[in-house]
Amino acid sequence: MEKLIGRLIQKDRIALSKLITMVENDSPKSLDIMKAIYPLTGKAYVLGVTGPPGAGKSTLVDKLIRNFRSEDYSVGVLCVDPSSIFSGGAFLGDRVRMEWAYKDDGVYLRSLATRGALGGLAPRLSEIIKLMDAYGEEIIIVETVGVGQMEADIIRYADTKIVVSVPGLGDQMQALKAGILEIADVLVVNKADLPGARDVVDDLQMMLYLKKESDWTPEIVLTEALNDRGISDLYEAIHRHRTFLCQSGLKEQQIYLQREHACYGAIEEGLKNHLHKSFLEVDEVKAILKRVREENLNPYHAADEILQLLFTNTH
Ligand SMILES: Nc1nc2c(ncn2[C@@H]2O[C@H](COP(=O)(O)OP(=O)(O)OP(=O)(O)O)[C@@H](O)[C@H]2O)c(=O)[nH]1
Ligand SMILES: [Mg+2]
Repeated sequence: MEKLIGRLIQKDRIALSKLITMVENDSPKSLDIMKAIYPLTGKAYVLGVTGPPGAGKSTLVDKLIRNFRSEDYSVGVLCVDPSSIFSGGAFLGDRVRMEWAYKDDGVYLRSLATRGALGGLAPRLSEIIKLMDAYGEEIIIVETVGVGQMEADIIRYADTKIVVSVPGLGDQMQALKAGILEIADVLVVNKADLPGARDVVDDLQMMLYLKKESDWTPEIVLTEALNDRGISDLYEAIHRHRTFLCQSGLKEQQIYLQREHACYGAIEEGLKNHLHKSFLEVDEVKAILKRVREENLNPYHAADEILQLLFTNTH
């Protein structure tokens, strides 16, 4: 592990990929990896891009990467694909589309599957972002499909959150709007070449009108990702939001929260590990569990008893 981290610092991509896989798979070394790389983090700017399937997110991301690269930023892209455990198809499509990016040393692309057999858990995104940050990516873009709670959770880690909508969403638009209110900093209406794009803008504008007053009003940007139109407007909107975050002090607050969050997460992990160990080691716990299994001792009462035992043991 030390060797891999040494190589990560030397900007070795294979080391980055290996460390991401270890953290993604909840390797027992994850916490040690995080301890070691933490001092190298805190420099990257994170963009989150979410929206319904097929909205053109990857096409937009592709164009954004080109803009960032033209200014010489190094860019890391994480594609969170809840369906990739089943098909992986979307990412393969992106691979073909973004072939140029695979050949560019300044771009690192990676897809992440959601954890859990049925894809129920968000990936270890904050840790993986930190790894890319430690590696030296200046811009990290996270693409995730959908507009549900999990997607909101996923792009919670982003500094600037971009929600993409398109004309013709019908009922999905309502769900999208509910999600948007919570998270969007920039609203993109993509596929502006299709009929109905203006209606979507009006709809979003109305929604923002009803939104409660806040320091930042999400900007609405019309794009045609496919035809490379509106991308510079989007690029500028992102920069304006970034400037706002820094100048308003919100960026600093986000950093404070993320630090605390990382600590909570590590405590939770530590407690879980500790519990598992205790389960195997403490005879009284084993005895209670045996009664739960074989004598149908009320498992909820038993849990109380076990917790009491474990915590009195640790003090
Ligand atoms: N007409 C039109 N089509 C577009 C535009 N942008 C993207 N598309 C097309 O929309 C389709 C989906 O684009 P993607 O970029 O893969 O969309 P996505 O949101 O990343 O899709 P998933 O990751 O599968 O959810 C592709 O066929 C694109 O060529 C646009 O501005 N106008
Ligand atoms: Mg995509």
